[in-house]
Amino acid sequence: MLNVLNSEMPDNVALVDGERCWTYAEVEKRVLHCASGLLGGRADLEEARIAFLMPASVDYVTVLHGIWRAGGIAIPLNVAATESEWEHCLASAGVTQVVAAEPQVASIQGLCERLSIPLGTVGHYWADTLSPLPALSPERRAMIVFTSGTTSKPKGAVTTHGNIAAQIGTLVEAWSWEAEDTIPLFLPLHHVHGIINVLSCALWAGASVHLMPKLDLQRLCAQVADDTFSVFMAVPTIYVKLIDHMQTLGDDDASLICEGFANMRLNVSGSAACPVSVFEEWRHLTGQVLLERYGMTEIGMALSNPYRGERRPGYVGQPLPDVAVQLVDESGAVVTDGGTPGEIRIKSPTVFLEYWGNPEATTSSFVEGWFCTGDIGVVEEGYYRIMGRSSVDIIKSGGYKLSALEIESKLLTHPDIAEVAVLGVEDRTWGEAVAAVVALKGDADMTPESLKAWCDGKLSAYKIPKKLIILESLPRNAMGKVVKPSLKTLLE
Ligand code: MLC
Ligand code: AMP
Repeated sequence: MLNVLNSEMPDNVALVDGERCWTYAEVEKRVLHCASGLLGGRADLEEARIAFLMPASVDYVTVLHGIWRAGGIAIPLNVAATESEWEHCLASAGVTQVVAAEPQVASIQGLCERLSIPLGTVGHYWADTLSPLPALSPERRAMIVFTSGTTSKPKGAVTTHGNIAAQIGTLVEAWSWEAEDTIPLFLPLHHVHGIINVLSCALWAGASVHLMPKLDLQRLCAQVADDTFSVFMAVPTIYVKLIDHMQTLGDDDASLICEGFANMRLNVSGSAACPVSVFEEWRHLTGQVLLERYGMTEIGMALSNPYRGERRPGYVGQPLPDVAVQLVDESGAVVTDGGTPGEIRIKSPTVFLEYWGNPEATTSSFVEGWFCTGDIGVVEEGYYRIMGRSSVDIIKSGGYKLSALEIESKLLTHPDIAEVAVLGVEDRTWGEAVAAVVALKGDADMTPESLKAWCDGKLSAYKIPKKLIILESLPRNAMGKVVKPSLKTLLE
């Protein structure tokens, strides 16, 4: 059975949630009560899908681990999503129970009633008497994380207990996690960066996690200046925001924060390409040489610059322990020489099991047991460099992977939009910003503000186009497909 919670350091602080510290022994006790409550007299949840809607908190950790220990499949929901986005997750995964934090109950209650899914808070799933917990083999399904891709709707990537243990184990080893570590967690907890790299690695190692329901630069920087943390993990956008934030401060305040970062043992960047300029600015400001790594929901982390050794700007390093990597060129041949680009393919115990309820998508994403990432890479002097993606329909904005097709299909329901193409354009803060090129019906009018107002509540805020261009009609090729690359030039 997977037990991600370290059991050797019962008195260490596992979680800091607001003013309250929770030791490993206290968290373990909560998890056991929650697992027993979820079981409700049953011996095993038998992979029932249980979704939960909670910001970073001791309750989030309690429910995640409670579901795991009781033999269910945990489905963390995005606290900032819209009702229709939650509906897709609940319906497509066949969710049988939803657990929500008290403040989130009202926002999802109507949906749960409509779908006839029981909804409760942690208190509802709390047993006073502990039950025996099922023995779980590593092959058992443990979690579904919804991820956008080249299809319109996000797909549920299923990882097993064994996958999760492998994803954690490889990072704990590669980055030398220790029980003495302390890390802030401000990343969203419906993606692997926050769930695996930060929360689970720390809890596995016996380290302390400071839970923050959202990124609050001022509060975070005050704690950094106080030398609270030894490890820091973020997406490139957050490093850009920190650099900008420090420029608004006086020299004394900024240098205390920079010293706080300088005193840490590790600063990691990932989930999107870290521009060389950001790497260099961070080194200049803090003296920290960012460790950039590459991963994906379906595979956990695959490539990483070394913890000890040269960290090369613009590169994502080498395969992590137990991860096999192939580059495959357009003809389908495995690239054997350095310098030739190819699609990155991965074989590893960290690679997910399947897309939930979508065997076609699962089958087509593997070739001879290798998972096809859709990312194009090249090896130069022993270091991998990510060159881009094979699909223009995937956008990475602030570390979130967005499907252009999903945003297009929503925008096409706008009464004034006749044609639409959504694409990512280079942006200093977001890496890529979502842009929409539209052709309007009749003499309709539209501004970025009016489009944003219409999208509110229909799309998560970070999917809403930040740029808008209106054309008479969209350029199409002989097949009738919009020629997106030619639109990019209009937006730059
Ligand atoms: C917020 N906004 C974004 C955005 N995040 N816009 C585009 N892209 C994003 N990612 C917009 C909001 O809609 C809002 O717009 C405004 O910014 C302020 O919102 P906010 O919530 O206050 O922003 P902030 O807290 O600063 O959020 C930025 C962020 C967040 C970088 C902290 O986006 C984030 O946590 N990103 C990380 C995502 C992540 O963890 N990805 C990992 C996936 S796993 P307006 O107009 O309403 O003001 C993976 C595998 C791997 O990729 O390798 O790790
Ligand atoms: P997600 O599906 O949200 O897990 O996002 C995974 C994708 O993020 C990968 O397929 C890459 O395209 C991208 N990604 C993650 N890390 C990096 C990185 N260091 N450099 C470039 N792209 C990255």
